[in-house]
Amino acid sequence: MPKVLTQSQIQEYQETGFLSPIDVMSEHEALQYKERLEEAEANHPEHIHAENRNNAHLSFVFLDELAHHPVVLDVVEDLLGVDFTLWASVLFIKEPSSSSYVSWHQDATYMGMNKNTFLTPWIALSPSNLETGCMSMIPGSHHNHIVDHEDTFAEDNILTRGQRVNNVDESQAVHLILKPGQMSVHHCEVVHGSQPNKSSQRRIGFALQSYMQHDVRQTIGQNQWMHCRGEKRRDDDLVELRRPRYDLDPLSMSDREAASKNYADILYNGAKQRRLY
Ligand SMILES: O=C(O)CCC(=O)C(=O)O
Repeated sequence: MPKVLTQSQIQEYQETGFLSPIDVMSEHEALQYKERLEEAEANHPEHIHAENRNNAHLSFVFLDELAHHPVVLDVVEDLLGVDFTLWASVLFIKEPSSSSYVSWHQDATYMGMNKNTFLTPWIALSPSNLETGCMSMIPGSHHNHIVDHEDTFAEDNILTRGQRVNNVDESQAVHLILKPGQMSVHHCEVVHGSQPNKSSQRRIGFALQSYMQHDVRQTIGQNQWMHCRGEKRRDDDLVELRRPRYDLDPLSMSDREAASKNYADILYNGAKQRRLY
């Protein structure tokens, strides 16, 4: 019996590779999270900025709260089952009137996992729409598994390698319009991307990338996870990521440093260049 999703939503996710919008919290609460983010950016810029955007949930309690938000975890449980962990997180922020974009890609391409069954909730802390540069998805594209990607390293492309799937039929794209406090969920093999932010406000998305079942394992890099729900993983080589007890907790910060290095080593494995994020 699913906890929060209906059977037809679960079927929709299986067929299209995404689900959106899902209400996580009120707009007012999302605004409070946005304020906490902007306070963290102002007070601790070295720990949270465009080039240090990965795994900030290991440094800041408000992001850890989002990663363990009961609605987020209930949705994940309905789609993955009771036992799962979180691999990493990314803050995807597009500044007002900026040229940053995300090319068509599939998340699993460079994540070095043995199995592509995982998914990413993306929580909007500001409006995400056609003007601010919301994510767009190609429905059903996850059924094709991983297709060829070209690494472009294009300057305004905020993906690590600027990786791009060519020849996407953009007329099929579904735009995921989210109010602050709503989220989408996407499958790791669905083709998706996003356009620049043409508005006068920031577009802030917090991607929990990704929640995974226990049989998903790293094939390159270290086997590092944060426990979220159900039975704990018991892999012999597991490095468990600890939750911050307070902002900038030295224990979880040291885990963040190791996890972010591991994450970059995996994502840039075999790449011709390496960027700072
Ligand atoms: O935030 C965006 O525009 C893209 C994010 C993305 O590609 C992802 O979460 O997988």
